Amino acid sequence: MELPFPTEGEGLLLHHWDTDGMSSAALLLQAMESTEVETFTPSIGNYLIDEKDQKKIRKINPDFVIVVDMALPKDSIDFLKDFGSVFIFDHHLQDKHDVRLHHNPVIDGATPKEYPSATWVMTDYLDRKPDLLTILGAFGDREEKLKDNDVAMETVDKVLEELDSDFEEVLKCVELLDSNYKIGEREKVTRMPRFLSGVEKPEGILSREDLQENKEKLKKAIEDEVEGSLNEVKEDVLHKEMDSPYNIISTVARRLAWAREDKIVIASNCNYDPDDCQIYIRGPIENSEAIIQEMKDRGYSAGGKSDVVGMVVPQEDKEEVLEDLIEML
Ligand SMILES: [Mn+2]
Repeated sequence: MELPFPTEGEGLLLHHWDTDGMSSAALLLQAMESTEVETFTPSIGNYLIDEKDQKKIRKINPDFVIVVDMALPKDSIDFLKDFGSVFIFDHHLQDKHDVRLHHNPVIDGATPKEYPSATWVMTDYLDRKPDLLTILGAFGDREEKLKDNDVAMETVDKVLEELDSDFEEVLKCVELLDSNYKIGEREKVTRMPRFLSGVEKPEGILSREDLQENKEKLKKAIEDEVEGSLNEVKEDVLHKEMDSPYNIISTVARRLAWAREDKIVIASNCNYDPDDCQIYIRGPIENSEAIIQEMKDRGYSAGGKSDVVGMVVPQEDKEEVLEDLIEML
């Protein structure tokens, strides 16, 4: 098919750091064989382009930019537009951006059920037969919940049969691929789309020893955190002070909260990033929207859903934020 991208010059392919983002980028790389493309992921955990990343992108100085599987805010998009045409492919609910192409069936009225991942959007857009990369993205974003999506599962089952694979095996691939960002290996994340664009079968991913090593390290780190001490800071509210160099706070908070259904768990970790602390809340939160808004009003990166809130705050603000959060819960 005819691609809308310039055929001259170098493109920047900015993708999310998770399995869906890396696999979507891989699908694009396969389709853009003859174009020069540099893959890039923002600083892990940052759903925007901060000053450090702006510097890096200025250095690359691309002629056009493709964004996949990331709902960037307007000022980040405006920054990218200064280099040339911007193309966005995504499946997250977001505002429509004024760019050369913003292809997102979900904001155009399709349901998340029809497009469970950015790889689904890409496969459809490129008019390709669904393959391992297509289903990898959906497995990454939905995990076990993908089984509840009967529409997507029809395609998934067909691809699994062709691959002579099964649900568990593809989930294992996702675990290995996502180990890169959890360990914090950003360089490896940006190299992964190139690697994935040459992978046809799960074995290609499962056989990577470096990823298996990541997985073991993470497993041990998560267990250590989950088994360590937990403080009751208020009735039904528990605080977990973590000390991990890895991006495992969401997994740790989820494990702790799921084991104590009626409690709210706040986890904090100031060891993953040199300047910032990650804070994560899991459990029956009644006012998650108000909390997210308050933290955004304070200028922090914050997001979440009804039962989960995540944010990143400067280390010097951590104690105050924790105190305020405990009061708000
Ligand atoms: Mn996605």
